[in-house]
Parts: sequence; structure tokens; C-alpha cells
Amino acid sequence: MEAKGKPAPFRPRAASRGASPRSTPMSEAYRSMWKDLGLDLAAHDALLDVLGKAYGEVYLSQKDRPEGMGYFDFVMSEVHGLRIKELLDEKKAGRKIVGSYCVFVPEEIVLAANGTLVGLCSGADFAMEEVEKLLPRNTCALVKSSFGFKLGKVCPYLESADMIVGENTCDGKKKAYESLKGLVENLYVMDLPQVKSDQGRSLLKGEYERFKGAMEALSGVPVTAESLKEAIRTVNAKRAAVHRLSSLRKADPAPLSGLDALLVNQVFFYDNPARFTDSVNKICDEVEKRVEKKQGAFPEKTPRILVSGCPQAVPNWKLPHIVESSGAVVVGEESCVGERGARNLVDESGETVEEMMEAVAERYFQVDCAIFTPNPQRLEHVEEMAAAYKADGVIHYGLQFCQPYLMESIPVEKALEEKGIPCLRLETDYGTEDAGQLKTRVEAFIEQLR
Ligand code: BJ8
Repeated sequence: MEAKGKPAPFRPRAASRGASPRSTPMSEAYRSMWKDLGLDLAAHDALLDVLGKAYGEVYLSQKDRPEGMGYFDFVMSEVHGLRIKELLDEKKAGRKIVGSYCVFVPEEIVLAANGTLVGLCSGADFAMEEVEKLLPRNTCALVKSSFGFKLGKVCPYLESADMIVGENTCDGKKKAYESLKGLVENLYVMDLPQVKSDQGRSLLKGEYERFKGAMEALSGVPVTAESLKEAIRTVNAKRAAVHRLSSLRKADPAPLSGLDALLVNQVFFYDNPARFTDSVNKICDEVEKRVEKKQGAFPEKTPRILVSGCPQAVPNWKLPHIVESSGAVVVGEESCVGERGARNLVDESGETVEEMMEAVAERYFQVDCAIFTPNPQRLEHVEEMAAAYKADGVIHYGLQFCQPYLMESIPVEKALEEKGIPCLRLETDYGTEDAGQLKTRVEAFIEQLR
């Protein structure tokens, strides 16, 4: 079941391009909304200031962007404003808001039970002193960030959510949810398989059944064959639109920057699904024309990079910014905020709830997160992507202390090098202290690709 009555399109306003999220004309009207949600207004202002400044420097300074990116600029300028207001309006109308930290949480089931799923970004450091009272220092930046946004009281998505869904994936997340439980009102933890076996498949199916029950109990709305079918179509359409955009990035010259493509993949997690699909398809129409005219965001023969590894959540734009300000272009992301997360559609042929639940589980069971062991599918997928996107080299992006992806980065590098594809393994966090050092390494890598 999609939100009844598609919301009005976000209308990009000239003033919003280049404005910080806090300086939009509506922002004062949002302050009472943020206050009611329990946000720390001073800390939240500080966050929006930093976010707006970073967005201006990283995004709005880019040249030759497709016009359609104006929509995504607008979404970012209203990320804590208009979208939150929409979610609160949905709540008033009886829908439930569900926040998640992982692409294994099936949006289809949330939509079918009259809910709206939002990704809880976790892409920036916040309230680190407080965080390190609850988590060891050597916890990955993503997990620390999720705590920072809660402890710092700066995330209106978290505060709007009727239920937060965690999952037993890596050890960091699994154990962190034990502490998060005391901080949020309604935490639901999903048990996920770690092995791609028949037992693993059954576990996932069983967990999705349990989750369906939890969603139905939360919303009071049963999942029916009709609502699940509609939800599957809605989410498939959204994924098909990003597949279309990815496919256009195979062209040389690259028709849009990796930064812009990453932004689209990030907005995937919190925009209204139908509106997001329309906006991505619109940008694809424009990008198709750019490809025909050989109009690029970068000149032809610019070294092409595939980024592989940990998710890059909003506002983590560090790596593509470094790459693209060093003379290369990112042409694909083997990442949960990217192709690993959006790959594969749910089979739409099922007619009963059971058949469709089965199809949903089958689709998600193919996600090749590094928490699986062994995980040869991911390695194959990195190689396939490098070939499909005509990448000259692969940068493996690992967050410090992320054992699953850092461990896999070594076999990934070995396999790529055996195929003659240069690979650079990077390990970093959300801070800027290592930006200079990273840039030096990335520049040297790009030089090697020319
Ligand atoms: S399906 S990648 S979204 S778990 S970076 S918290 S793995 S220590 S995010 Fe992920 Fe789901 Fe897998 Fe995707 Fe742990 Fe690593 Fe931190 Fe990570």
C-alpha cells in the first residue's frame, strides 16, 4: 500500500540551490516542529550549518550538472524540514514511520502494512564524547554516528519513528543495539543469517514473517495480497529507476559525477518512493540525451573508478569528493548505498501473501553483505561491476574497525589484481584529519591509471 494520494512534488526553488538547509524561507516555521520532536535546537542548528556549508562546497561547486539534480539539491535543502513535515502528516493520517540502519529491512513489508520506511543515515560524527561513554573507541564510525545522532538529539527522522529496526549483522551493530535499546522507545531487532545455506534462507524467511507480524501489530493493518503486490511494485519501480541511472554511467564521458549519483542513492532511503522514482526517471531522460550528445560531467578518457566496500551514508561524501577533485570520476558504487543495496528486483508473479513473502525473501537473500561467510558472490560482483562500468581501477573503501569489509578488502584486491585491475585499499573514518593523506594516495593511484 503506497501512501494514499501521492504527495505534491518538491518544487525546486531558485533560492534553495546553494542555500544552507537552515536558511530556506520555511525554516523558521520548522523550529516548533523540531522542538516538539525533542531536538536540541542549538545543536541541530549547528549540524544544519555544517551540513549546508559542506553541501555548498562539495555539491554546488560542481560544474555541468544535469538540471534534474536541482530536485535532489532541493530535497537536501529540506531534508530536516519539508520531508519531516510530510512524515508527521502521514503519522497523523494513521501511517507508521519505521527507521532502519540496514538494506535487509524490507521496505515492501513496511509499505504493505501501512508504514513508511526511512533510512537512518549515520554518515557524520556527532556528540562523540557522549558516544564513547557507551561504545568502545574502536567501534566503526557508522555505528558511533547512529548513537551520536540519538544522544545529540539532532535527528528528526529518529525522533519521528514509531519503531526502529536493528539487525544482527556485524558484531559492532549486533552488540550496539543492546545499548541502543535503552535510548529509544521501540527497538525491534531482526536476526539475519550469516551463511548462504538452506538454513540461512529459512532463517531469513522466518524473520521476515516475524517482522510482518510486528508491522501488523504496530499499524493494526494486516498485510494483504493486494497491499503486498502494490508495495512490491512500488519498490521495484524505485530500484528499476536507479538501475537505469547506473546503466547510463557506463558511458564515456561519464554523464554525471559520482558525487551526484551517490546523492541519488542516499536520497533513495528517505524520500517518498513514488516521487523518488519519478525524479530519478526524469533525470535519466535528461542523462540519456547527454549520453547521445557525448556531454559529460568530466572529459572523455577521465580515469574511471569503481568504489567498493562500506556504505557511504548522508552526509559522508568524503571519498568521491577526494577522487573527483583529483582528476578521476566515480562510475559505480559496490555498496549498500549503491548497487549492493538496490540490485535485483522482487519477482512480481506471486498471487498469494505466502508466494510474495517468499519472493521478497529470495530477493534479499541475494544481498552480498560482508557479514556472510563465505561470500564469493561479492567478489564476483565487484569484478562484474568493474568490467560493466569500464573501471580503470577500484578503490576499496573500508571504515576503520569494520572487520567484515576490511577483512574482505584483501581477497578483493588480490582477485582484482589477478585480473589486471588496479586496486587501492583505503581505511578511513568520518573525520577530515586524514583528508590530505588520502588525497595524496588517491592522486598517486589515479596517476598509475593514466
Ligand atoms: S547489508 S553493509 S547496511 S550490515 S561499517 S556497521 S558492517 S562495522 S553497515 Fe551494512 Fe546491512 Fe551489511 Fe549493508 Fe558493521 Fe562495518 Fe560498521 Fe557496517
